[in-house]
Amino acid sequence: MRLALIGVGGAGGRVVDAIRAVEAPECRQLCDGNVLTVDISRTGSDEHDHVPRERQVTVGDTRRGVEDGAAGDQDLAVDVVRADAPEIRRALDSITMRDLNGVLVVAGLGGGTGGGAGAVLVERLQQLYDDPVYVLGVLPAADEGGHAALNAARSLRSVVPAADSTLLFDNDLWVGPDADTDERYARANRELAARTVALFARSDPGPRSIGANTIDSSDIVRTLSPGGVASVGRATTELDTGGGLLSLLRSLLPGSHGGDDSDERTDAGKIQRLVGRATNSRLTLPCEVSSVERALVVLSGPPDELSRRGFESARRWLEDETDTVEVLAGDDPRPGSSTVAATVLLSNVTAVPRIDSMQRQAVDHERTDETLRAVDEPD
Ligand SMILES: Nc1nc2c(ncn2[C@@H]2O[C@H](COP(=O)(O)OP(=O)(O)OP(=O)(O)O)[C@@H](O)[C@H]2O)c(=O)[nH]1
Ligand SMILES: [Mg+2]
Repeated sequence: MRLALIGVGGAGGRVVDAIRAVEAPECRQLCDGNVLTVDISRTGSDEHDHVPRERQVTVGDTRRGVEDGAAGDQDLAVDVVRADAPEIRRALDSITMRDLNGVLVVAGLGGGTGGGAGAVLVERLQQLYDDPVYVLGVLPAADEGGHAALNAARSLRSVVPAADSTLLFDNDLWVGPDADTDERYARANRELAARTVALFARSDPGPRSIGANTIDSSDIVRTLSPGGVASVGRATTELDTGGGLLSLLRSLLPGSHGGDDSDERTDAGKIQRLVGRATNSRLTLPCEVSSVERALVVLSGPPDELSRRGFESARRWLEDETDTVEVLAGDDPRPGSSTVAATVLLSNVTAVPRIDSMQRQAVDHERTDETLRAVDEPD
């Protein structure tokens, strides 16, 4: 699947940069160079190594009071992007939508720019394009406080109905309570980038990967079509094929499947266990799997290791687990890879305890704010 990648705000830009860093060496094109980052008065430390300079758009740079971005003020961020709409429109013109299947807007929803300007941009993109506009949103960690929670809760209220689907990544789980270093964000961003690329990006199909089971963009669009909020799980297993180079050569040889290799082929049970681990492991957004509306499983690995029976049993297992018949499964052949990975997309999840607790934190914060204002401004 080919998606234009648009990062909004600090987190949005850094996650987009991390996605670009993963897709290039793996030769897995997600955006085909159709990338943009949009931020309000970025600081010099926010250089993105994998996004061409001319694709990094800064708005509001002639405006006073936004030297540090919107500093958590979503209304201000919305004002700034509306005022600089022509500049953003010019940047969007550099994207060749003709060759793409949709757009992925990436943003930290707890921020002023990501949460506020991101939502405006999603609405604008929906007016401009017929293709789906997806959001990859980062939720703030609980210890970032009530203001970030309130921002994220507000942002979700506008982003979720506007986007074709909103994939969420919960910093509370992935960054940890005492995350104060860039490295901890960088680690989370690498994980998020790996999952995003595994889910959406494909290498160009080679002659051996042409099969009825190969995941294509319509499978992903169909899975995400109910809208709402989505979560992604992933698990990998190293191949125990004895001798890296040998197995690499074997997997690259045409017609190497069957015969002597049958012992080494990942059997149906192994694939099912792998999909089970992906579903029950740390999801990007923890949720009750039984509340899922549709699901998709992508199995990545050397074609010979992906047993056909494995797909079917994994798909049936996930159907039981999610209590839905809407489970698609397919492969993503990676000749020469020494691992098999299962990536599970859970679409339109409704039982998400983290969103409930974030909304409570947001309401508490709003109440405290109102009380403080009432104390400051007695009648
Ligand atoms: N995973 C991840 N989360 C981040 C990163 N940077 C910030 N965040 C999260 O994203 C939220 C928003 O932070 P930023 O992206 O810096 O904010 P912004 O969108 O630029 O908005 P303002 O600076 O307030 O205008 C924070 O509350 C964090 O939860 C990052 O690199 N990775
Ligand atoms: Mg910022």
